[in-house]
Amino acid sequence: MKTVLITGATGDVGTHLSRELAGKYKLRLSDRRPQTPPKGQSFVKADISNMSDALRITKGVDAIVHLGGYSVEGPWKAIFQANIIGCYNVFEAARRNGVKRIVFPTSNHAVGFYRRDQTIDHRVYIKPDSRYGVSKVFGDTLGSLYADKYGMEMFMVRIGNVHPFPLDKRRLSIWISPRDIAQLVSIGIDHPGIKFEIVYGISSNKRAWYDNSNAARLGYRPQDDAEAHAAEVLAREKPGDPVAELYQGGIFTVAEEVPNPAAPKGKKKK
Ligand code: 15L
Repeated sequence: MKTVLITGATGDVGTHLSRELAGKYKLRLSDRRPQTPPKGQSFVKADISNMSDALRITKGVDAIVHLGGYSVEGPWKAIFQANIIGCYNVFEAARRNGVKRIVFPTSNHAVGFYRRDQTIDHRVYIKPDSRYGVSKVFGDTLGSLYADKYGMEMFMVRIGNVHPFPLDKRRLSIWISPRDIAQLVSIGIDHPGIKFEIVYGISSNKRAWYDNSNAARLGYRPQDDAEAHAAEVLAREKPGDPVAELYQGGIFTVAEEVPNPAAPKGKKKK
């Protein structure tokens, strides 16, 4: 059984993935926030903005699912620390520890300034919609460098929104169910011969804005479709910002800073 490190394991996506992948891999969960791991899994507290922590957690694993980071639009300082320095540390620590395979959940916000009347595939030029989107593009390009220069195997998943059900009209296009993201991440861990691939992390949504044929080529067969929830979602939808509604990235395209609900609460530094 492969040993797989999941960084950012206590976040929403990490929690879904560690539940869905339990039993399939030997999971080493890691986060800044302490957690009591589910039975049969191990937990290592670490801050990936420190290289020494990144080296410690990546030692001896077969693959890494690097979820750790700042997960919404927010202050540049926080994004820089978590998603630029943290991402560099994890990829570089993996290289130094001889771990070849990394699954990097990047984001729909790397291409969020494409319009909703466009269908895009994995080959389009990037169009980040936020500082957060730019930080995800950084991870994509660092992955590309490490694949070409060091022969590492990089699987980039441009995730829409992972949730048990689609939350609003926009998410009817980009939603991915927990079991579908688990299937896609497993392809990223196990598919032989990966060099550098970009796929979209969405279910088989009728209203998708993405041509996800690259994921299908690699064997992805999503089981869910957001359309099953459409009537309910649309009935409760309220009109949003008209500019944000033009673009796939939604509110991130107009937001200056969106507070991260997952950020530790405390006194603001003066
Ligand atoms: C993301 O990339 C975020 O990590 C997540 O919190 C959601 O905002 C999601 O995109 C989305 O666009 O719904």
